[in-house]
This record gives sequence, C-alpha cells and structure tokens, in this order.
Amino acid sequence: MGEYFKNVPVVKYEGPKSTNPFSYKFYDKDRIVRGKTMGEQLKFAMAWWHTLCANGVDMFGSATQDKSFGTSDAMDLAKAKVYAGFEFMEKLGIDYFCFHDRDLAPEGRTLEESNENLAKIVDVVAEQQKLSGKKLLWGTANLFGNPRYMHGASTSPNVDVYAYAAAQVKAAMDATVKLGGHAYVFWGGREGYETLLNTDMGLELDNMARFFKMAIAYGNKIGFDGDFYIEPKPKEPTKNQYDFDAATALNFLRKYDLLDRFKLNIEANHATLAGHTFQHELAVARINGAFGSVDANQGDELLGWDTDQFPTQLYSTTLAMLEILKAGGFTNGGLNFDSKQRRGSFTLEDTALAHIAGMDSFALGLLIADKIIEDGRIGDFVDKRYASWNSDLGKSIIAGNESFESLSAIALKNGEVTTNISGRQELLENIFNQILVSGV
Ligand code: XUL
Ligand code: CO
Repeated sequence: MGEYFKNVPVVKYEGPKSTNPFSYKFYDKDRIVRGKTMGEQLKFAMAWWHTLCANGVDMFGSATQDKSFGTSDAMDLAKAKVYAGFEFMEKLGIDYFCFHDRDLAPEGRTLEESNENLAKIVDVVAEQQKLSGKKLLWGTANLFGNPRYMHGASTSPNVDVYAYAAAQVKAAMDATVKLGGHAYVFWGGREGYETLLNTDMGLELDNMARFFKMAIAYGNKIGFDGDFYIEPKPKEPTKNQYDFDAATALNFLRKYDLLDRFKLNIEANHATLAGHTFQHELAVARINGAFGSVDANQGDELLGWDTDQFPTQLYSTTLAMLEILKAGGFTNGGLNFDSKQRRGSFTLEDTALAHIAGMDSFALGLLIADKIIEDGRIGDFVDKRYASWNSDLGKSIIAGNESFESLSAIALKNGEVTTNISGRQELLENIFNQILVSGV
C-alpha cells in the first residue's frame, strides 16, 4: 500500500498566527459555531476526479502533475487511488468524498466489464470506509466523457444511448447506496444543444424528466432514501445546457413534478458562467426549498470558462455561508471541492495546500457569517426595510384580501408617495467589511 502523499503531514488547526503551511489557520473542526461543530457545518468533501485524477491537462497542453501513484495498469491505478484518497482525507481531516463512476474505476471494453470494474473498486472503497469512518457525500455517473454521449445521454436523439446511460446510472446508484451515500447528482454535461436546427428541445426535456423518474423509481427499489440533485451549469461543454441555472432547473423540476425528491447542487463557478453570483444561486435554491449541496470552487472574472479554482475569495465564501446558514445548513449535502490546483502548482503537496486554502476560506466565511448574524445590523436593516409589509395594508395584501380596484382606491386616497427610505447599500457594504476584518 505504502504512503502516497509523502511530503504531506497530518494537518491540524494551529490558529491564525501559525506560519506552518500545513496547518489550518481558521478551520478548527471541533469548534462550535451556531450550535454545530465547524466540521458539521462545513461537511467538506474531496472530489475524486480532481484530487486523485486531474493531472493538469488543458486545451493547450499535456499533464504537469503525476497522479499515477506508482502504477500504470488501469485497475491497479484505480486501487492505488483508493488508498491514496483515504490517506489524503485522513491527513487533512476531510470526512467525505464524491465520485463519478469512471473516476473510481476505468471503463471496460463492454458495459459488463465496466460494471465489474466499478463493483470491484467499490468493494475496496467500502473496506477503507470501514477502517477509517470516511463517508460518501454523493455519487454520480460520467455521462459526458465517452464519445457515445456526443449528443447527450438522457437527452440523446439515439434511444440506444439513452438505454446505455440508464444502465450506467443504475450501476452508479448501486455504488452510491453500497457506500452509504445519501445523495446522487445529475450534472447534465452534454444535456443541451449545439444548434436548434437539429434539436427537438421539447422531446429532449421530456426524455430527461422520464430518465429522472426512472432514477427515483430505481432508488426506491434499492433503498436509496437520500436526495437527488441537479447541478445547474449554463454551458461548457454544450453551447446551451438545459440546467442553465438554479431558476431554469427549478422550472424543469416543477414542470415535471420532481421537486419532492430533487434539490440543487450549486457550484460557484457555474453561477459565474450563468452571469449570477454564487450567493444568488444559493438564494434561489433556498427560497424555493431546494437547497441541497455545494460544489465549492471559484472562477476568474477575466476568464470566461470553468476554471474550477480552489475558493479563496472571502467575500464569496462569506456570502455563501450566510445563505447556507439561512437555508438551515446542510442535511444530506456538504461542501465538495470541485476544484483543481492550478496547472503550475503541480506537486502532490500543492494538492494538500490547495485544499487547506479552500477549507480555511470557507471556515473564515462561516465565522464571519456567524459574526454578521450576531452583529445584527445588516439583518435588522433588512427587517426594517420591509417593515411596511407589517402594516394593516401589507398584511391584507399578503392575506390575499386586496385587488387592483381596492389598491387603486387606497393609492388615490393616499396621494403621492413620499415615504421611500434609502437602501444604504454602501453603509451595509462597509459594515460587512468592518466585520470581515475585525477578527474571528
Ligand atoms: C463540471 C462539474 C462536474 C459535476 C459532476 O463542470 O461541475 O464535475 O460536479 O459531474
Ligand atoms: Co461540479
């Protein structure tokens, strides 16, 4: 088995003054914040595909990172990744992981062989889980990599591809249940279109809904009692992805009556690509009762693609944690690092340092969000801003007792509106900054 991350020590909380790069400055796993430990509030997960598979390949260049873990045989490598992954989680104190079927085990020459490969590696993972207590946050199937999915999977015009995708999801759901996962993700990588000239969008969306209903039915059969998540993303690889953003995905779930089993997995960089903030997407999920899980990362304002950087921007992590706390925190979901170290940060130590940076940034985000709530000035301001909705008229509108006729009569009687108050945006932003730098 051996040690894979040789230069990575066990990483512990050492506090904000520590200069040890392999320490947490802010993530103090057992510290209680808003009634739960930081570990429970943040539920960090390692993404199998980035942490154990991604090797720095990009559109313009080949691998810079050695993720061969000392072997070249595909199944031996898959096993080595299990041991490496559990060593990594142990050293960093990460309790959860997420996987795609194909990053756990290699695709075989046939579907049977692929299923066998997956089942074999799932057994090894289960063994390691028993020894370590590490948990599966969610599983998913890679329905975008193989050429058969060039036109989509559950939205493919080719019914045989649809059936193949169903077979793959069935096996990935079996793996998820076997590993004790309480969530299953659908990210529709190629569920979209390149041109409407060749696309029957109505049929494709109906078929995707049929696919999800089959997933629910199969889940019920095998005792999957968790959540299904849609992970919205507007584009990349397709020009238009059907789960464009949270609002679009919710419209789909509502139309096809899927909301009782489906929630959303919100990814920061996907929000940026959709022209939204991370906070916006989380808020849309929350107010629709569909907040599920988070893929933690960040994009780059100057690059228009999914850079999947480790999240280090405190504004973003703080605003995200405020939303997550407002949503009542995580139940089946958590913070999955769908993030990859930069191509130039090519060592295995960087893999650890990148996770440490992301974890500390979300820990800080949680601590600052907690302080903002405790401080109360921003929350109170929002309450006051809407105070007129507690008036008799406000209450009557909310109760559904008013009409355009009655409101028109009231407005005519009131005369001109002279009571608007300032939105105080700059003041609130300054309060936010004051709390952000005032120590946690
Ligand atoms: C791709 C992406 C995926 C999903 C799982 O942008 O985010 O890795 O999280 O398929
Ligand atoms: Co993601």
